[in-house]
Amino acid sequence: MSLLADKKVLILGVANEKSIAWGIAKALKEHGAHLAFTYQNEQLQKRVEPLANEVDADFMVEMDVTNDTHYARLRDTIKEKWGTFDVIVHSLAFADREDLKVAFSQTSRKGFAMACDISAFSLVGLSNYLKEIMNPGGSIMALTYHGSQKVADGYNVMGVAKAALEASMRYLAHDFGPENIRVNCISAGPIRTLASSAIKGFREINKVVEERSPMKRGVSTEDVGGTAVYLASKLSGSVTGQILYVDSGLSIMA
Ligand code: 0WD
Repeated sequence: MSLLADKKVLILGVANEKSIAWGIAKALKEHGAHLAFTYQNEQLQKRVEPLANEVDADFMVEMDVTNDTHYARLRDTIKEKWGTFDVIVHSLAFADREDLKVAFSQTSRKGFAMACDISAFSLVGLSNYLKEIMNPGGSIMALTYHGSQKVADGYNVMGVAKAALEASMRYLAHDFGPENIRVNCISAGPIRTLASSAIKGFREINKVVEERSPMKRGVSTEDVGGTAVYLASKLSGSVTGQILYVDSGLSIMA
């Protein structure tokens, strides 16, 4: 039997075929998972729909994580379609491009709040609303970046938002552990996507991975997908509250 044959997985954060969430979706599907996708708005729906069809998704739901009413609606839709489910893949983040262009010290109050709201609080809100319909043995995973732990030039407010995301992940792991629901982060190395194109000097960051990482190569969405399969499955049954690095080892270098 396939590793994820009986697993129902909700995936948030597919924007196009370059999205990390799409690499994860394909890997999970390959191992037999049933998938559902969220899209941020109608404009993105058009781009996500053909991808969802490609992997025979069970359904799609609009979900803008800044909209309070969308959380309950998402829960009700999942309840109606699936009853209960097993895995949440949180692969979304946002920071105002203006705040990524200036020095970190010049981050606006509004931009700071928005980056943390969309990129970190969303994990808390989703977990809170959806946990009651998650099966024991369930797994929640969120995508993060090492700019949360070390200063990455140009990552700025996003680094602070990722630090909040990672700390939230640990507190959620503590809350949900007794019910056998695990919460972890995957810290991916740089991958060219819509979101990363907003980071100043991204091309250079990518070069650094190829030159300085132990494996001397960048990472792909397939690499991240493999780790997502592990976290979604019972193979990672006692792993919670952790950050798993998929970065060709770059984060171990001084
Ligand atoms: O190098 C990279 N690309 C890395 C990305 C390295 C390490 C981590 N990550 C993280 C990102 O920070 C993010 O958490 O991986 C996650 C996915 O990022 P991605 O695959 O690079 O980005 P992308 O394909 O752009 O998808 C992110 C999507 C948004 O797309 P755009 O680019 O249109 O903003 O997040 C979604 C949206 O679809 N999103 C939202 N979804 C619901 N509500 C919202 C929102 N308010 N805002 C953004």
